Parts: sequence; C-alpha cells; structure tokens
Amino acid sequence: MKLAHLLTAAFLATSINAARVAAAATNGVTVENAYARAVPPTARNSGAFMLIRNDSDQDRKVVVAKSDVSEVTELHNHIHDNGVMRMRRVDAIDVPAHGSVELKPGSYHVMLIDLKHQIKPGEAIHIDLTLDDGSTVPVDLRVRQVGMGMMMNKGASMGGKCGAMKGKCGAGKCGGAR
Ligand SMILES: [Cu+2]
Repeated sequence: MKLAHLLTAAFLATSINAARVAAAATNGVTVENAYARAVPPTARNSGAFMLIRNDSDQDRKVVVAKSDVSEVTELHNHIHDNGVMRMRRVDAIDVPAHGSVELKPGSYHVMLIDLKHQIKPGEAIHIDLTLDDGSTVPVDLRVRQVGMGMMMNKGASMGGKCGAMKGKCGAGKCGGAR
C-alpha cells in the first residue's frame, strides 16, 4: 500500500516534470523580423539581426547561438570604448519577462564567423538560439542586402576583442553607429 502511494507520488512528480519540460519547449520566447546580412564573396563573416520577444513571466537569456552556415557563431554587442565603437562577444543577451530585445546593427547581433559559403540575398538560413533554461528557439532567417553604409567604417577597431574574428566585421555598422 505504502509502496503504491510512493509510486503514485513518483508518477505524479514525473508528470509534473514532463509538463515543465513541455512548457520549456514552448517557452514564451518568439522571434520576429529575423534577417542576416548578405556579404560579398570575400567576406568571412556576417551578422544576424532579429527582435526577440519574451511573453513569459520569467526573465530569459539567450546564452548560445548556433548555425551551420558558419564555423563559429557568437553573441555580440557593440560597446563604446573611449569614443570608439567596438564589437565584443557577450556571454548572454537578456530578454526581460514580458519584454523584448532587438538585435540590430550597432547593437546586439548574432555573429556568423568563418562562413562556410557566401550567403546571398534571398537565401534562407537557420539559427538555433539556446536559452538559459536549456530550451531552444529555432529561427529561420532570410539573407538580405543591407546598405553598404551600414558596413564597418574605417575608424572602427576590433582590437582583437572579437572572439575568433580576424579583424573583419561582418555585422554592419561597426564603428559607424554613433
Ligand atoms: Cu560582431
């Protein structure tokens, strides 16, 4: 009898956990307006931008981005460093509860480093974002031509702070954003 109760309790606990996992899979985090920047044939890197919305009661963080178009995929931000705009890898991008964060040129972006092929306008690519709760948000993006004026200006300095990047900015507007 006791054993039966224990088993029932264990079963209930398992069900609750299963429900939690299911809830995590639909974590209330959605992505809109996702696009990646088309690059010229010689470019090694590009950037991806999107609006990430969190309709849940929990603050969330994006902790990992993965894509199979690039050898390395990183979360980046731009910072002002003595008046110079630099890109920097970040460990996480916060997405507040009932809020959103916009990944855009000159700000947060997903950095696609060491592209396996030239990504061209109209191409569909895929990025998986992993959240701090372990769930994944799949993102389908279109590659878009972003104005050349958005590309890195001469004044920008990577300062070797851009992870695996080799001194080239693909995220657009690096250094140009004021
Ligand atoms: Cu970057």
